[in-house]
Amino acid sequence: MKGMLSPSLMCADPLNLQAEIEKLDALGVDYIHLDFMDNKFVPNLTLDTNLVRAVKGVLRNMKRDIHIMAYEPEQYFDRMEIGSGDIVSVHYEACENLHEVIADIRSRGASPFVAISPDTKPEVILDYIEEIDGVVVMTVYPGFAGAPLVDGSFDKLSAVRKLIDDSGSNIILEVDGHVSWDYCQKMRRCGADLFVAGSSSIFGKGLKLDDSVPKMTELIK
Ligand code: S6P
Ligand code: MG
Repeated sequence: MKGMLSPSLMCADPLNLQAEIEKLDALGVDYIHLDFMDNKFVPNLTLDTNLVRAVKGVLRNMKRDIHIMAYEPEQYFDRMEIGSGDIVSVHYEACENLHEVIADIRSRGASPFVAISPDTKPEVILDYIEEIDGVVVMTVYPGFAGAPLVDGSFDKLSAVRKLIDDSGSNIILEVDGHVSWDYCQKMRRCGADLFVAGSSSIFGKGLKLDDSVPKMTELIK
């Protein structure tokens, strides 16, 4: 699978979101990563459901990659208008009945992904692997941009890659957290397919998306 980019909107200029989204779309980016938080599962709030829904209206070719860091994520699906083309990631640690939540996402025509936080063992994905289209390995503790890479993240990515391959599945392996200029190629070698790019790469201080996006795309291809 080719390496794909998913720039994180919470790292974009908050006063120019539409222009930033349109720029990313025009640059041929595959996905726009939309972080939703409830201030309970993680100690922060970022994009709200109105914004996640509104983004849908300005996309031309990009698809939404919605990352829900919240308990009972299903309560937000209607307000986000999740549907065909969307990736919807829910956390293993946040769902009482993850099978039902996955089925709900699927029934709306979207692609269910399961996200695992740094302290969660890779093997937990095996119970869901037949029902999902991807796994998100969090390589920082979820909640904030600009967080440091958690020790052991490369080994964890390799372990998840192996579990996916050994199961004969071809689902997407997404990496989220400190996907930096320095680490992205190693993450690619560890088997990541989809890269969330934030403050440690394309949205770094002083960079222009016109320069940073093609550079990143080349590094992860
Ligand atoms: C973090 C969130 C992520 C961040 C991303 C930011 O809780 O899920 O998607 O937006 O990690 O990138 P960086 O390069 O600042 O870590
Ligand atoms: Mg995220």
